[in-house]
Amino acid sequence: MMNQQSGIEALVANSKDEQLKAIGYKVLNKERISFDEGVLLFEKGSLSYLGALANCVREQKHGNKTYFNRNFHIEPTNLCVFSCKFCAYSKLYAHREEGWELSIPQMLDIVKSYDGKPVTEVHIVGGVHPKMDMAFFIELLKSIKAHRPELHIKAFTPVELDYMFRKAKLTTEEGMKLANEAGLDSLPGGGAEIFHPEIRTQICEDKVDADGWLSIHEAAHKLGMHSNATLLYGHVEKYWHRIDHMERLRQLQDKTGGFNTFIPLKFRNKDNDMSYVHESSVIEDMKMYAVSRLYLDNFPHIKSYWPMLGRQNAQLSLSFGVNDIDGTIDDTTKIYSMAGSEEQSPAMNTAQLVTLIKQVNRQPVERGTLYNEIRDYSTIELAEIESNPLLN
Ligand code: V47
Ligand code: SF4
Repeated sequence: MMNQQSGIEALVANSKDEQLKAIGYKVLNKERISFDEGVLLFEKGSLSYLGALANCVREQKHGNKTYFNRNFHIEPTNLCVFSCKFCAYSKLYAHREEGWELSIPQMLDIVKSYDGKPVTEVHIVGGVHPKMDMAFFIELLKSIKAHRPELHIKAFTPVELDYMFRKAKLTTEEGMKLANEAGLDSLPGGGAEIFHPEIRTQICEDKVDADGWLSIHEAAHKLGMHSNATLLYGHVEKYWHRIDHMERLRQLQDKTGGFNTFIPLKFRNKDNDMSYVHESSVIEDMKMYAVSRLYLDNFPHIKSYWPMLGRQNAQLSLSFGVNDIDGTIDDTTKIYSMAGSEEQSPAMNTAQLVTLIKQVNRQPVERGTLYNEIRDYSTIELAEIESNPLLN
């Protein structure tokens, strides 16, 4: 019987397209693929070819391990000074009666509602509120840490940070140091969208640009913090814009090594100013994951975010290069349900996440935000998980 490696070698050797064959050999030899080769993979690679290559790289790096975490979100506000065309979630401050603004005690109450529950991470992002400034968020970080010091705080995109640093007249380095000292542990990947100005000016022209986004992550990495990166795909961008975006991330990662995870985010088209744009097909989604895994050879993890993609497609993505499906969420985020995701109240308990992963013969491993392994669930029976409140 053919083993997996010789199977993929045969697939590459039998490729009818000489360019795809050459790229396939590069991947098998662990050589970096170029910009043009990345574009070509999107344009000419079949789903099965891309999937087989991406899965091969995924299994070399992680075997069957598939990570998830136990987390919840806090969205301080959906009022926002910016007007990204894809956003179904934000309201202008002038219409603040249609939105929400949480006070620090209200956000602390959300944290306290998890007392005694084995969550390890809080993910905090929201709109850019003109009155929620650096001092407000420093106080929020400090009060969460005072209440639950071991809870990892992954918070704020460069869109929020850039605005608060500028208002406080702080340099990026000064602002990041203050936030880190107050309790900010790592940065989530949001706000990246598409870096190239040709697209950025069409979909989110007034918020931080690519250089600003990258320099904030670089400053975090220099302080020893880790971060994630996203790409919003499947709208008006071309394949080369996606590769351009990944190229910029790959270059920064070569420099700092601070990124943990890349998360392609599928554009959802409900109730926003881009509702006329069709959403991508599942085939395009899986190609996006596979090419991300192949292009971003220096990113350890590729995540599919199930509240946005839907749980079945997130499960499918585990065969296309993905090795992480985010976490329990506990119905604490509205960004995707408001933009039309089928997950209208995103929440999964550990038993459900583990089942999803086991159904495709992968090994479920609970992780902390920084990929410290907390528990391997591959040999724990479902009934035991369901009956033990510390596991579920
Ligand atoms: O930057 C907004 C996206 C992002 C839509 O780091 C939309 O672990 C699709 O970055 N269709 C914020 N996407 C969320 C984010 C994130 C999510 C999960 C995990 C992590 C992580 C980061 O949400 C925004 C934007 O790209 N978004 N509207 C929409 N209509
Ligand atoms: Fe504001 Fe973020 Fe929505 Fe853009 S995506 S309008 S920055 S909340």
